[in-house]
Amino acid sequence: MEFRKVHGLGNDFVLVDSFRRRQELPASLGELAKRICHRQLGVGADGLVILLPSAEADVRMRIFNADGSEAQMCGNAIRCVARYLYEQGLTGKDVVAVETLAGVVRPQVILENGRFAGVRVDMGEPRLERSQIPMAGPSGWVIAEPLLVGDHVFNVTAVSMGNPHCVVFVPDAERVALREAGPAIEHHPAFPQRTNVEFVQVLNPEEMKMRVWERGAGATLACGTGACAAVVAGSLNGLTERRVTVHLPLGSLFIEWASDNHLYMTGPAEEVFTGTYPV
Ligand code: ZDP
Repeated sequence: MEFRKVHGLGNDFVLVDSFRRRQELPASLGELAKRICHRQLGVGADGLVILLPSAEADVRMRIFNADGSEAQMCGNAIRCVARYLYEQGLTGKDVVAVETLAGVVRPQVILENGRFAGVRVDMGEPRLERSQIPMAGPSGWVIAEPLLVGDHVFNVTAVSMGNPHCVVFVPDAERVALREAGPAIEHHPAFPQRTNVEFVQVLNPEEMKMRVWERGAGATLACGTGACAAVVAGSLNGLTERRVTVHLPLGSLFIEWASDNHLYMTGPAEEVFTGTYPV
């Protein structure tokens, strides 16, 4: 099986194109994800992305976390997919329609002087109703709500970008006990499908610093859907504007919650190497 190793700000993926030419894929893509994403025994990645033909869009994208679970949507990977499709001339369009489990998402390649300069993605509308996250409890939105996690109470804001996010505002993102609090919230019974967890330090109304613990992947260097969720939460809590630069360890994403209620995410995408993997 041919693959490409790609990343968005260090959030890295094994990308398998079974769209241009059908590739032999094993029956369980979740099992493949666990093997190929393993940092020591596989290629090593936060997730596996499979491109397939689509009946309703230009291409279909499936994303599996390193633990084998399938996610509905992913921001960093879809930028990598857009760059790949553009550079391979596979769609001849600069705005591509990508079918995902969270609906059709539309990335647009950005060129500067004819050269690839990034990708801007219409990530769709945030879903805020508790049952849409999903999160247990009475109907309504979850904004700065106390959540008891072990013997500590976190004030959480829950946002779905097709996948679940639990946003926690903190005074210093560097000092968060990410590897303790992250999994404790990911697996909290309030989240029946688990959740991604964003720890966010607001620097000013137009800038925030984020650290992320991802459902099914653990601590990652960046999360695109998470950055969108963090900006929605920042605005709903009156802490930020709707156009925010989200700073991550290896760079930043620009997020805009526009008047059409859609989130627009702009950021980089890189390809590192290609290879083959026995299936
Ligand atoms: O929802 C989930 O299970 C996520 N871990 C999926 C991956 C999200 C991603 N990191 C992103 O950038 O949105 C790819």
